[in-house]
Amino acid sequence: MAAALKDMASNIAEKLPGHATSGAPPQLPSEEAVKELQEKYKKAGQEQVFTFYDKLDTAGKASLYKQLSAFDPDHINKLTKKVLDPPKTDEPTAESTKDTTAKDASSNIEPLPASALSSVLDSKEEDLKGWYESGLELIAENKVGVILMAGGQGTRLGSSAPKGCYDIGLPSKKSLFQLQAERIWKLQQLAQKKSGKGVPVIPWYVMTSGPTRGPTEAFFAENKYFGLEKENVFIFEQGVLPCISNDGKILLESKERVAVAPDGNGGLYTALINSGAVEDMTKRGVKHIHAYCVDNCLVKVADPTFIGFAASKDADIATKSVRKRSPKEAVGIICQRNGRPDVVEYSEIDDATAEAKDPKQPDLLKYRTANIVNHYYSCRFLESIPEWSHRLPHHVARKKIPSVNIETGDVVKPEKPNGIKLEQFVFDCFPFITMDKFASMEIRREDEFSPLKNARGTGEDDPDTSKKDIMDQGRRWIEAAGGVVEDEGDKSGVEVSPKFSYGGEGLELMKGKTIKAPAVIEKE
Ligand code: UD2
Repeated sequence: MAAALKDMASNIAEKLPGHATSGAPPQLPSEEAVKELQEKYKKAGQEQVFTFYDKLDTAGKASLYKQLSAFDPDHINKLTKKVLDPPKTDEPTAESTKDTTAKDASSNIEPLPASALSSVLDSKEEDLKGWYESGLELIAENKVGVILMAGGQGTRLGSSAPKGCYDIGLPSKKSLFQLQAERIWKLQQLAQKKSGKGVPVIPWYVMTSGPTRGPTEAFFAENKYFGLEKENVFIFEQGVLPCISNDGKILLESKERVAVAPDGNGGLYTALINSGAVEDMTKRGVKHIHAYCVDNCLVKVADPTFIGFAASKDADIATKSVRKRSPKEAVGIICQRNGRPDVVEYSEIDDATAEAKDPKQPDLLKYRTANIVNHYYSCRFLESIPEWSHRLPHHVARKKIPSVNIETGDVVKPEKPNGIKLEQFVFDCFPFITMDKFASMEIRREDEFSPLKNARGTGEDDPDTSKKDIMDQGRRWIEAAGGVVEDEGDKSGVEVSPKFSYGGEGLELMKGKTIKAPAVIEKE
C-alpha cells in the first residue's frame, strides 16, 4: 500500500503546480532543457517569465529554471481562466476555481441534518465518558496522530515569526507551539496510566509553508521539541502557487524569481502525500488523525473525546464547531449542499445567508454551526487523497502583489490589488464523502476556541483575549476542584500547565486551597 501511495504521489507531484521544493542548490540546466521549458511557457502564453533570463548570473538562471520547472503553466492557465472569465454555465467543472460570487458559494445549502450533529452541551454524561475512554484507549494503542496546520503567515497579527512561536503573555511565557506540544505530552502520560503499558506515541505532523518552515524547525530544535521525541515530530512543507496578474500572467517578484504564495491550508492533502507523512502514518499503524489550527490557544490537541466520538461513528471526516457569535464573525459555516457536508467560508458567504434566522428558533442564526479548523480524519480517508486531490477547487484572493514591470524591469509596489493569489481550503474535501461518513460535534467556545488572529489592542481574537481565555479556564478548573482563586486588581485567573492537567482533571489537591492570581500551576 505504502509503495503504491508513493508512486501515485510521485506522478501527482509532476502534475502539481509547484509542490514544495527544498534541499541542494539548483544546478545550471542544459541549453536544450531551457529551450524546452521556454517553449512550454511560450505555448501557454506565459513566456514573459523568461524576459530577463539571459542576463541572469548562473545562480539566478539555475534557481529560476528550477522554480519554473516545478509549475505547470497549462494547469495554472486553467485555474485562472475560470476566475478571469468564469464559465457561462452555472455548473463549475471539477477543476473549477471557486472564485464563486458570494451568491454561488451560498447556493443550495441547508443546515446540517440532526443525524450529523452532536453537541457536548447536551450529550449524555455516559456518552462523553465513553468517547473519552475509548479515545484514550486508541492513543494507548498508538493509533492516534495529529496534524498541525502552521503554514499561514500571521499577516493580520503583524508578526513576522510563525504564529506558533507567539508568546500571548502568559505568566509562563509559553508559546502556542509549547502549549500544544505539552498537551500531546500529557495525553501520552494519561494514556499510559490508563493502559499500564509503555508510554504510547502520538506522532505530530507539522505542516509549514516556505516562509514558516525554517523558523519553525529552528524553534522546535532550540526548544528540544518541548519534551517530545524528535523522531515523532514530522515537519513538512506545503506547496506554493504563482501569483497571477489581473490579465492572467504569472508575476515575477524579481528578475530571477516568480512571485508565489502558499497554496492555502487545502494544500495539506498533496503535501501529506508528497512529504511521505501519510506513508509514515500507515507505517506506524495510525488509524485516527486530529488536524487543527495553530492559532487556537485553547485547542484540545488529539482530544480523546473527539477521537472516540468520531471512531464510534466510523466517520471518515468529523469536525468540531462552536455556535457562531454573529453573522459577520470570520468563520466558515458547516452545512449541507446537495445532501453532502460542506463549508461556506466567511469571505464567500452572502449577507442574506449569513443573517438568515432559524425558522424554528428566530433568535438563533439559521447557519450557526461555525467551522473552527478542528477536524478529524480516518487514515483510511487520507490514504485515498491521490484519488481526489486534483479535484479540490481553488479560491481566489485579490491582492496587492509587488512585482516586476516586464517593460522596465523595475519592481512595482501596487497601491491597489493588481493580481490574484490562488489557494485551496482544507474543508473543500468534505463534499467528497457522503453524510453518513461525516459527523460534527458542537463544543463550548469558552473551553475550546480562542483564535489569535489580530494584533494586540484589537479587542477581539488578539493576544490579550487569548491570554484571558487561558487564565479564565484555569480559574474554572481550580474552582471546579474546590479551590479558590483570589484576583488582585486586573491580575486575574490561573495558568494551569498542560503538563499538570490536560482538560481540568487531576486537580483534586486544589480542594480547599486559595490561589493568588495571577499564578502558574506547573508540573516540575
Ligand atoms: C480559518 C477557516 C475559517 C475559520 C477560521 C477560524 C479555512 C479555509 N478557514 O480562516 O473557516 O475556521 O479559520 O479561526 O480553514 N494555513 C496553512 N497554510 C496556508 C494557510 C493557512 O497551514 O496556506 C493554516 C494556518 O496556519 C492556520 C489555519 O490554516 O493554522 C487557518 O488559517 P487562517 O488563520 O489564515 O484562516 P482564517 O482565519 O482565514
